Amino acid sequence: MARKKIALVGAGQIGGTMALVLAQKQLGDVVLVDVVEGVPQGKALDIMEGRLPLKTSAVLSGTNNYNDIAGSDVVIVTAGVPRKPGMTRDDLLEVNYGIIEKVGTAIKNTAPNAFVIVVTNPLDAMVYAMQKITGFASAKVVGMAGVLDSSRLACFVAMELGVAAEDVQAVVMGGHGPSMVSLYDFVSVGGIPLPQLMSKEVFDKLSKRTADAGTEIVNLLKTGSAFYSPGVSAVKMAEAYLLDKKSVVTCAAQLAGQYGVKDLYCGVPVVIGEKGVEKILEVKMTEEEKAAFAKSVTEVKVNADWVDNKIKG
Ligand code: TXD
Repeated sequence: MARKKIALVGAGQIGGTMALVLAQKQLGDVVLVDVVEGVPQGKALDIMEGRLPLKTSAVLSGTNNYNDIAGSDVVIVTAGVPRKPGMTRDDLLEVNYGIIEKVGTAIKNTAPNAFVIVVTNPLDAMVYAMQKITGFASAKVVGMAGVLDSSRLACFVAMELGVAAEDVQAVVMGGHGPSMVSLYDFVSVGGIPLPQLMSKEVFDKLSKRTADAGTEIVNLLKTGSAFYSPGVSAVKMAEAYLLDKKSVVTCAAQLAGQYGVKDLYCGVPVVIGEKGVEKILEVKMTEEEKAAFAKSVTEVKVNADWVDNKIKG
């Protein structure tokens, strides 16, 4: 069986984290691509030299040439600029759109069969732009945010209850911004619905912390944004595709009428397998959650309209 090829466009903090985790999991050979000379090459060589203790035979390489992503099975895009303290994700729109335009064109020309996972912020607008620029089927172009936001909520619930984070399931929907929606009834703790274990008041505090979790890390790091948890979250999505796992995850997917939304990318629960997004799951929300989701969609639309105008020129 031929080895799978995974291209990581952007060899910064998240790119480097993903390269290490992908090598460890032996999901395929990894190509790191970046505009900065030496960094993708250096990170690839550094991980290559650790393969003995890592017990992996994955092959990693680094390049400054987009042509080297040719024929990739999966392309994960983190290329762009991260936030600094005081910045919102939307402050990155203009500069990161220019980068996605270049990267998207390269993917279209060299890796037409790839499953493309966009991580660059502002996430919902960047994945929307990526789909328009590549023209790929929407099932093959997704954005990573919901896996991370849900994992953050699960972490805070686990810390509050003093239980294992791996036993907590959570769903956070909507746009990847302050308006994201954490669903109380959907959290399960080892199969037990959260409302049986935690009051709505306490949950609302954790939900607020989840919506602000990216900013909390930005303020601590001061020089960039979160990268370990975003890295492992994107790898989870790649793994679901490469191993045809039919994983149920929340991610930014293009809606075709589900939740009353058309064309836009927004965080919803989906099934990911060998065909990419194989199903979008439509879940029942409370009236309050529906209203919050609708508000989040309105915010996502503002940036999507900006992208549309940019594409029209
Ligand atoms: O949940 C989520 N989706 C996110 C998204 C969670 C955390 C961070 N998120 C966003 O990911 C963040 O706001 C940024 O837009 C991206 C990447 O974050 P990272 O922390 O990895 O940023 P770095 O370390 O600055 O890395 C970005 C790299 C850097 O090495 C640049 O030189 C490179 O991108 N870059 C490019 N690579 C290839 N091609 C082009 N054109 C290019 N431009 C910059």
